[in-house]
Amino acid sequence: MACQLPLLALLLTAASATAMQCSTSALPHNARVDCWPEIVGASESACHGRGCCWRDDSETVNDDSEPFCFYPADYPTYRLVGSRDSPAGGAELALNFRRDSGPSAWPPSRQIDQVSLSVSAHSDRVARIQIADRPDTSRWRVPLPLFGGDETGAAAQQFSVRTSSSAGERFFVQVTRNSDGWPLFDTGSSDGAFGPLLFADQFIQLSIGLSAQVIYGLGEHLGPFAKPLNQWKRFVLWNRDAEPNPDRNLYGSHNFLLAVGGGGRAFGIFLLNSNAQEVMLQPRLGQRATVTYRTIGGILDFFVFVGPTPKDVIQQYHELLGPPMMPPLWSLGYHLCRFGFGTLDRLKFIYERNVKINIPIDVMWSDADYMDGFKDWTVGAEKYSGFDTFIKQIHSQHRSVVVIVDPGIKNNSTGYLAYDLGLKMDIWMRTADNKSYIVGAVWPGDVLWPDFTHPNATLYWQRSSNEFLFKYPVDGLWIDMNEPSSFYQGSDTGCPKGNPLDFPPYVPHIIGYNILYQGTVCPSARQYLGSHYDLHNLYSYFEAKATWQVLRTRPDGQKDNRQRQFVLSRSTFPGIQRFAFHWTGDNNADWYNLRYSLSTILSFNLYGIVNTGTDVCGFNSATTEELCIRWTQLGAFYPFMRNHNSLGLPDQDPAAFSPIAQQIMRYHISLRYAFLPYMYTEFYRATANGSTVARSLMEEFPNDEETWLIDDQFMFGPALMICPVTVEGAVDRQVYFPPSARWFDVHAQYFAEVTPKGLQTVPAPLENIPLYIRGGHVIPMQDPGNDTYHQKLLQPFLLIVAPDADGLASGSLFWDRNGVDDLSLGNYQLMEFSASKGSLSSRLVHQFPIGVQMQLFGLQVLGVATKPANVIVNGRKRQFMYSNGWLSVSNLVGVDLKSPLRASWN
Ligand code: MIG
Repeated sequence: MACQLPLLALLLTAASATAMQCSTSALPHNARVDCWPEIVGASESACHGRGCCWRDDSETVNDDSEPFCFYPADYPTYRLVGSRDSPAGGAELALNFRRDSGPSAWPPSRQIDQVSLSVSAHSDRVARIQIADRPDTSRWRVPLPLFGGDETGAAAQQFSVRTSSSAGERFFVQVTRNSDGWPLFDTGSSDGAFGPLLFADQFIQLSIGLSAQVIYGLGEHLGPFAKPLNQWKRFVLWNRDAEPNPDRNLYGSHNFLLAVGGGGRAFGIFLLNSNAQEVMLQPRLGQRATVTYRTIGGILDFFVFVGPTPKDVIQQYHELLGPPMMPPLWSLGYHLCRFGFGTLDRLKFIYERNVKINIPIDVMWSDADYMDGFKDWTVGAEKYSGFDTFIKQIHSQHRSVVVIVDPGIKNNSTGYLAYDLGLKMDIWMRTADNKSYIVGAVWPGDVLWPDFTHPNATLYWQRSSNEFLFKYPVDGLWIDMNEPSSFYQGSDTGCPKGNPLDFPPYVPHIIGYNILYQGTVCPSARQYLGSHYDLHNLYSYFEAKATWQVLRTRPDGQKDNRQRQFVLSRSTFPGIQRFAFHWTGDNNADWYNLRYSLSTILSFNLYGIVNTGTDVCGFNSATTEELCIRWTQLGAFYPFMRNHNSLGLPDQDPAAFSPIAQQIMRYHISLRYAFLPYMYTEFYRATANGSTVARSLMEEFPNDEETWLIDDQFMFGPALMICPVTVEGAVDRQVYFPPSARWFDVHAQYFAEVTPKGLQTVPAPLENIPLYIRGGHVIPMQDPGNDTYHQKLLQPFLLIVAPDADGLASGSLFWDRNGVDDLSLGNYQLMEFSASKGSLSSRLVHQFPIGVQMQLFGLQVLGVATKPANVIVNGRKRQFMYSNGWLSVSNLVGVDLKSPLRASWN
C-alpha cells in the first residue's frame, strides 16, 4: 500500500466517520480527549455538531472531570501528502500534511488545512518537533535564543524518530530513546492516535501518550510538586497577577515537564510557545497517560529531552535556555523587606533594631514606599529624604539596598523624565488600531507601558533611570507587576469589541473565566515584535533583560560592566534566568503556603530559575510568631531568602518577636551563613553545568519510588537534606531517609548517624529544623558572620567530611575574589575534595591570579568507626578530638586551602 491514493484515503475516512468510533473498545475512558474544553455550553447536540461523541449517561466514571464530549477514534485528522523519503539519521525531517474533510472542531472557518512537521536533532540528546502551518504564513514564533545545539552525526544521536511515511497515512510522530526503546513523545501511530491534531488559527491541539508514572513541572501553579498521573487535571499558563492558590494560572508560564518512570528513568518535554495555553492530564492507563497540549496561537514547537536520569533531563533543559546567572555573593545573605515602611526613618529603625540584636543581614529593601507618587526612578522628598546618604551608609557597612520598580509609567505627567522620554522615543505599547498608546492603571494612576521588545526600549530604560541610579546607587532592582498587571481590564476603555485577539474563540481556563485581558493589557495591543496576544507571557522576559542591561551599564562609577547583577522578577518565562531571579509573589501567611512554598521552589529549580524564594513569614495577612519561626527555619535553606509582608500588617522582622523567637531566627539565619561556601558552590554548579540548587529527593534518588511524591522535605545541593515543620504546633515530624545513603543529624550530638532509615518520626522542637548531611559528601563551611562581606573576609573555612558506606566522600568549593565579578573574568578559585577511608585530599581545578585569603581552620569527619591514633594534615601531626564516631581537628590556622590539602586519620 506504499503508494495509496490520497483520494482513496479521504473516502475511507469519510465513510468511517459516519459510524463514529465512540465505543469504549475503540477508546477506553482514560484515552478520551475532551472535545468541549469550554466551561459552559456542552450538550449532546452541540457535541455531535462538532463531530464528537457524547458520553452515555449510563456509563460509570470514576472522576467527575472526565469529559462528556470527546473525540472519536476516527476523527478527521491530517494525512501525509506524498510519501516520505527514507530519513537520513540525524538529518532534519520535513513532511507535509493535509487535513481530511469532515467535521472540524475549532472554528471551521479558521481551520488551517495544510501543516508541516519537522523533526530535527537540536543535539544528540534533544529532539525538536515543530508543527506549523504550510505554506509558512509567518505565524508567531517565540523569539527566544536557544543554546546547546550542535551538529550531531546520526551515530551520536540518542533518539529515533518514526512518522507517517506513506501517502495518505495519518499524522503521527514518535520519538523513542535508543538505549531502551522507551517512547518519549508519541502522538499515536498510523492505526490510532491519542487524540486528533487540530490546527486552526487560534486553536491548536495535540495529544500524546506519555509513558511515565509521575511528572513534574507545568507551572506556575501552587500545589504538590509531583503531578501524579491518576486524575483529570488542567494546568493553565497565562501570566497573571494573582495571589497563589491551587488551580490558578499565576505569574509565570513554564510548559516544561519532567517525566519519571520505572527505575527512575526520566525524560522531559518542553513546549516553546508563548500564547495562552493549557495542558490537560488524563489518568494513566497501564504505563501510559494521555496528555493534551492546547494553545491559542503560534506553532507547536516541542523539545524532547532524552535524559535518561532526572538530572540529565534538567541539565539538557537548562542548557537549551541558557544557564541561570550566578548570583552576587551578597544576595545569598538575609534580605529584609516590607511594603509599608512608609518612611526612611522607619526603614532605618527596622534595620538598626535587627542589626542591634545580631541578626545577620545583607540587604535592606525598599518597596514602593520610597517613590514620589509611585513613579519609577523618583524618591519621595519628605518621607525618603536622605535616602542617598542611607545607601552610602549601608554600603560603608558592606551591605546592600534593593528597590522596586514597576513597568507602568505615569501617564500625562509632563516634566517627569520617564514619561517625557518615553513619548519622545516612542517606545510605548500601542492600541490595536495603532492610533494611540494603550493606557493601563497601576499604583501611580493611569500609566503607559514601555514596550520592552522595542529596539530602543533598553536605551529608554537606561536614560530614564540614569539620574536616579547615579544619585541612589542601589545594588539591585526588583521588578514587580510585570505580568503586566493592570488595575484596568485591558485598558482605560476596555478592549476593542470584536477583535479576535481580545475575544478569541477559545480561552484556556484562566482565572476570571474567559476574559483574557482581565487584570492586564488588551491582547490586541501592539508591540514592536508583534501583538501583546503573542507577547504577553514574554513581557517580564524582555523587561528583565532591559533591567539587567541597565545595571550592567549603570553610571554610578561603582560598578563596572563585568559584574554580576541582581534583578528580582515576579513574572517569568523560560530563559529569564539569564537576567533575573525570582520570588513567588503574594503568598499568604498561613501554614498551607509555608508547606507548598517548597513545591514552587523545587519547580522553579526545574525551570532553571534556581535562585527563587517565597516571602518568608508570609506576605498577606498577619503572621504568627510560630509560623514566622518555622518559615525562617525553612527560608534559611531557600536559594533566595527574603522576609517580606504587605501594607498595614504587623511587623515581622526578627526583632518584632519575643527574645526566644529572635534567638531561634538568629540561629537559623546564621546556619544559612555557616553553609554559605557550600551554597555558593551549588549556585556555581548550576551556572556552570545546568542543575538545580534546591532539589527534590526524587532528583537525588530517582530509583527509590518512595521519594517521588515527597515535597515536604528537600535537598539543598546533593548533600543537605532539610525537613521543615509545616504543621502548626507540631514538635516532631515524619522524615523519609532514603536507605541507600547514610544520614548524619546536624543537630544531634556528634552528628549522630541516623538509624534506622526509611520513614521515621524525628523530634522537631520549635528550636530546630531537622537537618541532615548525606554521606558521600564534603561540605565547606565557615563560621557565620553578620554579613557575607565580613564573613568572607575574616572567617576561615571548616570542612565537614561525611563518608558514604564505602568510606568515600567528595565535594567542591567555589570561592571568588569579590563576590560579584563575572565568572568569565576567571577571578575565582575552584577546588575539589575527595576522601577515601582515612584520608582527604584536594585538587585545584581553577585558580585565579589574585591572592585571596583561604585559611582552613577546622576539619570534621563524621562516622569514623574507631578513634584514630594519628591525624596528619599537610605533613604535620595535629591535635584532635574524637567522640562517638565524630572526629574534629581545629586550630589548623596556617593551612592555606588554595594549596593542595592532604589529611589523614588512621
Ligand atoms: O499591588 O509593591 O507582589 O511583593 O509588596 C501590589 C507592593 C504591588 C505586589 C508584590 C509585592 C509588593 C507589592 N506589589
